[in-house]
Amino acid sequence: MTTENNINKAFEIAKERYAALGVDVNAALENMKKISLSMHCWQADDVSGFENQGGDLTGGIQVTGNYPGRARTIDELRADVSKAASLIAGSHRLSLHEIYGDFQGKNVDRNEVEPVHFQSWMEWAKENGMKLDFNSTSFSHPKSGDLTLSNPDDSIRNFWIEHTKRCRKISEEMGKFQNDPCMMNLWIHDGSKEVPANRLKYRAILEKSLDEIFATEYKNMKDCIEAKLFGIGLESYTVGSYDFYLGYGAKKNKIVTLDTGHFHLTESVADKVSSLLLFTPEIMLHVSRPIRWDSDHVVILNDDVMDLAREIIRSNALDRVHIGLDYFDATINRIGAYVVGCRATQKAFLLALLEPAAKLQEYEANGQYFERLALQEELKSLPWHAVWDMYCAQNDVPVGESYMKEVQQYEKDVTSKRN
Ligand code: RNT
Ligand code: ZN
Repeated sequence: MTTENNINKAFEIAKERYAALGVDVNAALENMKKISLSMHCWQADDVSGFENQGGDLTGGIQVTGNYPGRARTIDELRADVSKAASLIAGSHRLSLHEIYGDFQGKNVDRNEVEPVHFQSWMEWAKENGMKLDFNSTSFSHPKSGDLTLSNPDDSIRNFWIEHTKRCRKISEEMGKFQNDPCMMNLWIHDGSKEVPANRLKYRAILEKSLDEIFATEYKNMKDCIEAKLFGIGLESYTVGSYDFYLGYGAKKNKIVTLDTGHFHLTESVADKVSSLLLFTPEIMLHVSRPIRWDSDHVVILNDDVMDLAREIIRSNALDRVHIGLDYFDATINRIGAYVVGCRATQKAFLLALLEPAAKLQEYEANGQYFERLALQEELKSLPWHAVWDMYCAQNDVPVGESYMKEVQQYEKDVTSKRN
C-alpha cells in the first residue's frame, strides 16, 4: 500500500542513500518544478482536428487503432486534456495544431486562419493554468500533395507560405496573451516516394520559402523547425532532412526540433543535444517512441528517453530545452496514453536530476573508468521510485498506479459514451 506513512518512510531512506553520493533529493524535487511538458493536443483525437473538411490524415503520418471514445469536438478535447493533466504533476503546456482552431462551424481555409480562431483557446488555457504552443498544419489538405513549401508551383507554395506566416502571427498573439513565448513548430512532410532526379532544387525552394516566412520578426513567439528521416509514401527523399534544418538553424539562429522518432533507429538523439546547444539558440523536443519506424508509440521509460533527459540535465540546459511530446496511439484509452507518456518523461528527468553527475565527472577526469562504469551501473537500482512517489504526493496527483482507476472511471463516465 502506498500510504502517506510508507511514502515518507521510503523517501527518508532514499534521501540518505542519495546523500551519500552527494545528491540532494530535495534539490532534485525543486528542479522538477522547471519541467513543464508541452502536451500534444493530437493524442486526444488521432490528429483529426476541427476543420469542416473532415479529410483523411495525410502527410506520411499514420494513426493506427480505433479504440472507442476519441474527442470529436473542442469541448471534448478540452475535457480530455484537463483530465489527463490532472493526473500529471506540475504545470503543463498544450501544443495546438492549426487544424484545432475554434472555427465555429465555418469553413476557414488554411490561408485564412487568424488569431481570432484561437481566442477561445487562449482564454481556456488561461483559466486552466496552461500555456499554449503552436504548430502550422500542412498535411491533410487538398493542397498538401507531396510538396508544400518546397513546391515549384508558386500557387501551391505561396498558399503554404501564407498559411505559415499566419500561424506565426497566431503564435505571437498567444505568446503575448500568456506573457510567455509560444513555441511554434514547423514540420512539413515534403518529399518523394521515388528517387528524385534533383535533390537540391526542392531544398533551395524550401530555404527561400523559410526566408520569406521568417522575414517578420516577433518578440513573443519562437520558431522551431522539425526535420524527419522519411514519411510513409515518401520513402526516398525528405526535403526537410536533419542536415537541412540543422544547417538552416545554425545559420539563421532558429531552434531545431528533435523528434525522437525522426532518425535512424540506432542513432542516438541524446547525443545531438550537446552539439545543438553549442550552435543553435535553444532546443525543442518531440518526445516519441519509434518502433521499427516513426510509429509514434506512447512514450515509456526506456533507455532512449533516459539518455535524452540525462544529457539535458548534465548540460544544465533546462532553461534552453522545451519538452514537447509527440505520439498518437489510438489502440488504447487515449487519456491513459497521455498520462503514461507524460509520467514516463517526467520520471526520466527525475532520474537525470538524481544522478551524481559531479562524482561521475570526477572519475572521468581522473581516468577512473572502472569507477565511472560501476557507479553508472549501481545508479540503476537506487531507490529513485521513492523520490518519484514523493514528487507525485507533493503535487497532489495519484501516487504509483493508483491513477489507473481515475482513467477507468473517466472512460466509464465520459469517453465510453461517445459513439
Ligand atoms: C510528424 C511530425 C510532426 C507531427 C505532428 C502532428 O512525423 O513528428 O511533429 O507528428 O506535428
Ligand atoms: Zn514531431
